[in-house]
Amino acid sequence: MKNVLFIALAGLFVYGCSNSNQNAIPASGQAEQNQVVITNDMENAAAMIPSWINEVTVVKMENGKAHSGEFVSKVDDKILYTYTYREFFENISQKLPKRVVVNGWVNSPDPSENLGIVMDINENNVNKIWKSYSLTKTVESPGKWFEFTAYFPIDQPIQKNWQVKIYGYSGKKLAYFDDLKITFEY
Ligand SMILES: [Ca+2]
Repeated sequence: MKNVLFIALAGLFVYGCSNSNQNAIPASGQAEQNQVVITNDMENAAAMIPSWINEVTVVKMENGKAHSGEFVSKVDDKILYTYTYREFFENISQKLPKRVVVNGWVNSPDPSENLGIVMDINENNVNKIWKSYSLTKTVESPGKWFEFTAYFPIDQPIQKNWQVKIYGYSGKKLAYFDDLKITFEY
């Protein structure tokens, strides 16, 4: 009787594994297709990369080294918003994203309470969704590069002809951003 039970349990175990594997393969494949990833290392802003604005903020790193190459995006008391990704959803994908993930590197000699990364969604420049992810605690010591990953779930309906903007800001205090990676998840 014990043997029969063991075989029956083993059978269930094998069935359970193969079943979960069958589910896992298409699910992970789909996840990879359901992303649009946009990266910018700030090294080619002078070429006026489509979908990016505020090139004026891109400068050669002044204090120490850039995170990559020579160039970073700088904000201070005169220029409040970094090099900005700006695009209509319909130009990014035919689908509408469920979440936007922004990864990058930040450096500030005097981290502001307002230091952060923003996702701003608008319709004809009328704001619809505005979310901010604070980077104040990310910069653990002044003048060094720190990595961040900000998750922005899109938890209300959006339209294809609405526009998304992604940018960093620092409340008029000096900060540098480099190597942005924006992932639209569908
Ligand atoms: Ca760079």
